[in-house]
Amino acid sequence: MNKIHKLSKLSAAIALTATILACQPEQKVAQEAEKPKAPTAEEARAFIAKAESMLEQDYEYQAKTAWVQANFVTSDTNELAAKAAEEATKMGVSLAMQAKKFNGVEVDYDTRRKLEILKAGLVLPAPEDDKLTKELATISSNLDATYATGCSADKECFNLGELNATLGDNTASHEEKLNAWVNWRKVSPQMRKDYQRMVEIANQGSKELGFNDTGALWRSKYDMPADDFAKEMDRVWGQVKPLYDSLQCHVRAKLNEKYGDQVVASSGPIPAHLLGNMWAQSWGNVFEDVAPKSTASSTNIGERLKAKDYSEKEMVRTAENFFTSLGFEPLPDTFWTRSLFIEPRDRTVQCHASAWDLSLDDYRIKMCIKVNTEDFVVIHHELGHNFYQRAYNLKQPKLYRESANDGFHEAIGDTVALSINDNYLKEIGLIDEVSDESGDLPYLMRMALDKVAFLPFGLMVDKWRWGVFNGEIPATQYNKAWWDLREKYQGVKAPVARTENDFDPGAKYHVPASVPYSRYFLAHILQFQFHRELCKVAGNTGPLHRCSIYGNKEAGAKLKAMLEMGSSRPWQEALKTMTGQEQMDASAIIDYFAPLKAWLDEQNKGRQCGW
Ligand code: X8Z
Ligand code: ZN
Repeated sequence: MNKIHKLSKLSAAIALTATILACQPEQKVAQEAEKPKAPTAEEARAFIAKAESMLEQDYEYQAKTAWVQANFVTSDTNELAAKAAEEATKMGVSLAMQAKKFNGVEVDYDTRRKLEILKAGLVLPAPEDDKLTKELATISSNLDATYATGCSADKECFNLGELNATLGDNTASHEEKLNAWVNWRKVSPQMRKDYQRMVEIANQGSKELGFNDTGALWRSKYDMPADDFAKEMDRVWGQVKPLYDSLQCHVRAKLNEKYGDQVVASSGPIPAHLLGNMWAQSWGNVFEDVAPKSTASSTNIGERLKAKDYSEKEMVRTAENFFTSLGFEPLPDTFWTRSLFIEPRDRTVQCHASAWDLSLDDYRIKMCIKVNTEDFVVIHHELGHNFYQRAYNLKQPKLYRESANDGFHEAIGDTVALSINDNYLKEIGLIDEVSDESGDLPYLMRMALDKVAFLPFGLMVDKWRWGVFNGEIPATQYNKAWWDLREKYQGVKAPVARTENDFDPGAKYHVPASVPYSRYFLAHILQFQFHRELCKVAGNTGPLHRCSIYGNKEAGAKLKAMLEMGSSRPWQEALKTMTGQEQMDASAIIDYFAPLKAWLDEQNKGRQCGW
């Protein structure tokens, strides 16, 4: 249900609920749908039509309230956003309950699909109880604001961008990094009680809708039984784990060389503050420490952007230009006048990057852009959301204005960004020479530090939340369970002792914001499948990492056809339209990194891998 992408918690509520409480006609729907006697297929169709029109009407109000809150985080906007979210949740729950009444009624394909979408549309459903709905909305809004504001309970405030920059600076000492790492985790302990309460209320709401718990609700959105989805994630993880293990082993050895045994042991998990990122989720910033020594150096895009004096806005223009080169229409003028590209100095904004769809042809991003490689890629990621939104908005009815599954939404911009290699950079004049084959390994290493390093993180965040929601992880073990999963999947450990007075999951945006995270794991697999296919369409015959689809209209048309489907068909079908395959398939990412894997295994000879 994401209209406002990244906002998913709200967006789901918004997309579903958009109007209901704000106007009278919706009550009519309720009455119609609540007819006591066996409902008919015709009533189901009428209910869907009415629901779609109501959702459409209220959407803009919900979206704009959320936009204002994210762009001006104050107690006032927070209160207003909570109120709007409360209304949205009420409407979403009401629609889901009404949809449930048509269980077992034989209806046409679209009506059935839309009923199912309505039933599972919310991310955090409240019970049908006004007080609890309000409490849930208030908690959610406060958790969001606490993260955005970045202040501890005793009012010590931090700038996440600056702290993260210290972690990414490979000239900073490990003590400085540790300090930045610990400081950011002073913000989240105050979230713990609220988080626990939020879980209780959302679980009660999920049960009323017929799900065992909120995690089961989240897993139910993938056109397959919820349990099968969890197994599917594990299956794919099994495919890529050997690649990850090789990377972890090599990076650990290199960090051990740099910092010494006292700081990074040559066995066991890696301390989480030394991987170049606040959450050790992508490791691109340790490239210089771990890169293959090669005669050719690989392009540092951030440095090239700085050398060419790119502004933040020009970075966005460049990304837009990639999409238009594929045949997409340029973004509307309002995108340029209403988006936020630069962190304001005089107010608090939610800096976590996001892409928004506010009303007809009003698309925006909100991002505190820095002129560096990472943000150049993130801009493509965000525009991928916007172009997806526009593609399905123009073709699909309200309830299908979503991606095939949420992993697809996260994968589109990243797919395009996989074409950002020397061939492309030369074409747009950012570099003068394409490096020869000796530049391949360093390039693949850069990519692996982002894409492969991310995989176990993308998997464990929701393993933690699923456990929290189903009670396997009690509140007394929130933090321990988090670090157990970090260690098990990532081979990463906390650099200093942690206790249950900490709440380290809350230091990651998507946890207080309740944005499901499995989507990013899916996206990191799917984007390589998409890239492989689009490169084939573009006539590429060389290695996948040298392929750029820039300017290729055939590839663009193939991509667009899938985006236009929205969520009208099961994701497996959308995937088939695009790639000919119905299953997620890690062979694309494995093939892509095959030369690097061979090199890593060579390096790792004689090292004891694993942790
Ligand atoms: O949250 C995001 C995007 C917005 S949907 C910037 N990402 C995840 C993260 O930052 O943790 C993109 C990759 C993973
Ligand atoms: Zn995204």
